[in-house]
Amino acid sequence: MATPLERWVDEVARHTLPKDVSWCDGSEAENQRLIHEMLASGTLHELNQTRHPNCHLHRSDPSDVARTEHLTFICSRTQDDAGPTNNWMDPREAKEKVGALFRGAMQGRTMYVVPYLMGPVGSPFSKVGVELTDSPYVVASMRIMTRMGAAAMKQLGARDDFVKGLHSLGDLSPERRFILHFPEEKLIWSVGSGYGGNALLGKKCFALRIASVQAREEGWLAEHMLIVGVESPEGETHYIAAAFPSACGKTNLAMLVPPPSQKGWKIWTVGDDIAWMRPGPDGRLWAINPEAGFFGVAPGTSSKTNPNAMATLGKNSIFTNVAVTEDGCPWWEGIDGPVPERLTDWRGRPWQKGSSEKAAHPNARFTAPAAQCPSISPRFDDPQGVPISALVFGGRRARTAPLVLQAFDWSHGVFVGASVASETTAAQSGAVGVVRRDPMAMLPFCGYNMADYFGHWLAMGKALKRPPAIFHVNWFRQDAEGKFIWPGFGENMRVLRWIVARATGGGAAAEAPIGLLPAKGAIDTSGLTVDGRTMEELLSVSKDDWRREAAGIGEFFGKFDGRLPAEMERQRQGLVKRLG
Ligand code: OXD
Ligand code: MN
Repeated sequence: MATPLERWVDEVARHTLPKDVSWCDGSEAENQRLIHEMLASGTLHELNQTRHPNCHLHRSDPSDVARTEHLTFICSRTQDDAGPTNNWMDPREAKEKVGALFRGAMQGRTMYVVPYLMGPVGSPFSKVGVELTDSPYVVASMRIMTRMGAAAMKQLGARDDFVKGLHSLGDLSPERRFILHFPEEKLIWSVGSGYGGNALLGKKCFALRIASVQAREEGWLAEHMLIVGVESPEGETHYIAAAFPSACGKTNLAMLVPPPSQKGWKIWTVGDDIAWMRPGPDGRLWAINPEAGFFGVAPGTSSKTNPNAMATLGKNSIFTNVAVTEDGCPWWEGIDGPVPERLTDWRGRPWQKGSSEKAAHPNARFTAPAAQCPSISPRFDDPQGVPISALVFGGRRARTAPLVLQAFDWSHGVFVGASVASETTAAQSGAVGVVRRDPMAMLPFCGYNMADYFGHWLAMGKALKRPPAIFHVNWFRQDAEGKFIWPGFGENMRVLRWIVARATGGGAAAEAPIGLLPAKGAIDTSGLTVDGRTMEELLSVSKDDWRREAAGIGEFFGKFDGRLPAEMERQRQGLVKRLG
């Protein structure tokens, strides 16, 4: 008797017509065979194997270089279930329209069956996904990003509780590119893209969009959060999970190296992008990182900004759309050392120093095994996960948001998370300083109506006897001249220390209308050039700015009509009242 998986593979093969079907076991031999085939076909290019052992370069189609949110849909039965922040397509229409694009789409190609586990092997919180794909680059990337192959098959057995993901490169045309999620069926369909979050279906599609729906059904949280352990000089470790919109330094924070002034403090990396968190029998919130690798943005990464990332990506990594030096090493803007005179750019064209074009694509990526990270937590593979003491939200705000604040309680914390916003920077086209709401940094990743998502967060607080404390940080405060006034990077350790102190019953705080702020002197500034006045500015709260903020939040909440939990508007009114 065929298993549910075998039946599905058969059905898809009859529709997509691949030349053959290859079941992946995740072994090293299989990986090397795929790499050799990709080198021969030009899908991969060899890099300097002495300096970067087992590292390879992939150049994507120039029209396929990032996640495409406008082509990403939630295909729930009703549009209301997807909510006003998601694109929605009727599931029947989606099956018809995009099913036609899959018809015969794999002709002449191999269809790979990629079973993968999201979460540590043997964890009761891990979940199985299977991706059917005609891209060997996706297979090799999934092998880095997940526990792929035999371990997943073992966990699955003959059961049918796995998330189905069907992926085809199609013809790579943006006109025929769709990333569809069927939350009721726990099914993903992606066609027309070979890139990152569009094609590595375990990441954003499963571990956030589909998992957020499963989490609501099953009573847990699937979040766009990094997880770190903060170890004190006394050897006590507390875990923090933190959500930030893109371009806020999430990977850097996940791998933070404390500066010499923070002697004895250590940061342990559990995850850099996604956290699955559930209430434990002890009433605390426990988190696993469902991923096994990092899919990090390369430009800007250097030994200065993120030495742990640089060490992680030194071997066994795939680079996508980076430039290459004359001696075959990956290169990007912001990497260590002087800019070389000549490079090959991300499209494979000759590039000369001084060119007006970037050599690496701004969204060039490294795909690297998490286990290679020097700061990887000894509990990275712990089947039980780690207990979370503090949840942190953050955004990029030139003004308004102080360096750090603590929410009064869980419900206020949910309101703080729902109000997360980030400002556009000068690096982006369009107006600078435009505030974009990105609740819990989940705007592009929540698989259902965000009003219900806020309701689920509120309910989770009730399910936790010992809920984590909730905080908001802003590393990006500027002075009147537009200069950043907080040094950021490793110095953020000082803020994490206050957060851990507060979460564990210590640390001094003063009450403000927007939350609890560090009391004067509660954040260690020894050895910093940040003086008392700057610290005051970093923690200042302008009532006018916050009245505008409350109005902006109200406008955002207005999108949800009658579906928003009353508690959210009650929290907003509370803020308005405290502002006077
Ligand atoms: C990512 C993202 O790639 O959030 O992690 O876009
Ligand atoms: Mn992310």
